[in-house]
Amino acid sequence: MDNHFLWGGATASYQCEGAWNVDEKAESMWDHYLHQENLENGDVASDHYHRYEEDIRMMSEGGQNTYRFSLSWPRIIKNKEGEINLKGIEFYTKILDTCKKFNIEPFVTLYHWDLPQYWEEIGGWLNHDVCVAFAQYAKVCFEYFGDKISLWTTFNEPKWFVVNGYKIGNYPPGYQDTAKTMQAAYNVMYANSLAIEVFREGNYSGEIGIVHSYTPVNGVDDSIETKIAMRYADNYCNNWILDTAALGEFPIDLIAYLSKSYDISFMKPEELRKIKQYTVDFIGLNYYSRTLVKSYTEGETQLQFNHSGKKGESKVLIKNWFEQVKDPSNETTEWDTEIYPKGLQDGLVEAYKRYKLPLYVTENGIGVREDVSVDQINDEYRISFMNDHINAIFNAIDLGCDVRGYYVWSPFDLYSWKNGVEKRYGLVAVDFVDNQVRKPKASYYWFKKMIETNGALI
Ligand code: BGP
Repeated sequence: MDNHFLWGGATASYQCEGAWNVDEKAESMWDHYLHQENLENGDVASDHYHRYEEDIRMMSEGGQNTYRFSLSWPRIIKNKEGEINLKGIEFYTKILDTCKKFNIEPFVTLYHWDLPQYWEEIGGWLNHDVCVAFAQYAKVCFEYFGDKISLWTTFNEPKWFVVNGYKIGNYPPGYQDTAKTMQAAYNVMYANSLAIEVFREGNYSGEIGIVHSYTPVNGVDDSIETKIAMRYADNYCNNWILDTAALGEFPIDLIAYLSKSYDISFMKPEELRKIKQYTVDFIGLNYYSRTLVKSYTEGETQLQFNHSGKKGESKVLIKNWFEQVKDPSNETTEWDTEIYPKGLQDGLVEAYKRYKLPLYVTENGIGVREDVSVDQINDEYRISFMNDHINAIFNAIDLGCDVRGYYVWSPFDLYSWKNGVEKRYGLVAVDFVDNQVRKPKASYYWFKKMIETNGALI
């Protein structure tokens, strides 16, 4: 492990900042949706807006040398006319200066799902104009923060927010519509290329990538039918983002298939040329688990998501494509996430072979219910989870992969989308009842030791 390896944690603006209507921040799509549905929200969350200094200091004291966080578009841009909120600029400048003070390398995401509501009101990701607006917002960020940031990413997990927002309907804007899903997916990937164009043409220093919710695909057997199902699953889960961002092309077989049933004339040749031209410098992979599939036999499409934390509620079946199955020999979390570290090793090897770009593991962690009232939270399950996944990264590096960093999700407890604050991922506990007080868990100290010993602890 070389000395430049980045060890740290990742957060997202909506999930940690709170201060949802403070200092002229505009409303985000998530503010609006959760208020309207009367669901647990991130109005206060971890109150990182006021406690960022303490959080970043704790990262540094915990041996971490990097922090991945996102900028909130509605905190920075006040309206669709593009008016800049200087108080938002000031807030992120303070975060970046604090990172510098504590020798923490910032790794910055431009979009982690909190679309300004003023854009959602005029169609959000279905409105093609949002692509240019995203690139203009990106330019504002490059201009104001460019000298303080050398690792940028455009989007966090296009697959996740597009599929959940437009096909499953459990995230805002809550559609269940395949045609809209394709349109939003295309606009996001086009916006990605426009932001990269601005970055390249502006000669900003540093590198720019994208972050993907990576679920490497395995099959239940070696049959031809399973192999076909695996290809469908890989296109659905991974390729439409990674091939497009890294190679500049949507998977041909996926487009050919969809074009038989849907109008895809929104994919304009001149825009596809731009997508081909402006590809990423590196890839961030968020790894929580893999996708194990068998071939499709029967039934309508079912995409059920577990937000209750009661095992057995999730289901993924796509008609004519594939069905996701569970491997009973592996443990799952209460939210049905299979614990499968080997998938990270295999996935890194596969991604490096296919894209030949530097890789970062930009999220990895375990979400559980925890009693944080005790003096010392002994989260040995988290230590074991991180140990096994970091070991998988070491194995991938030994096999020749260029992996440059590891970010645990999350450095401190956050609000979890639609699951609320009871699903905890943090190395540091946040007391959501008592004033957002911080308390390091055993995993915080373990991570520190692991970094200090350069992985010898694994
Ligand atoms: C990723 C997101 C994060 C985070 C994490 C855990 O998909 O990028 O924002 O939330 O998953 O997911 P959850 O909070 O749903 O358990």
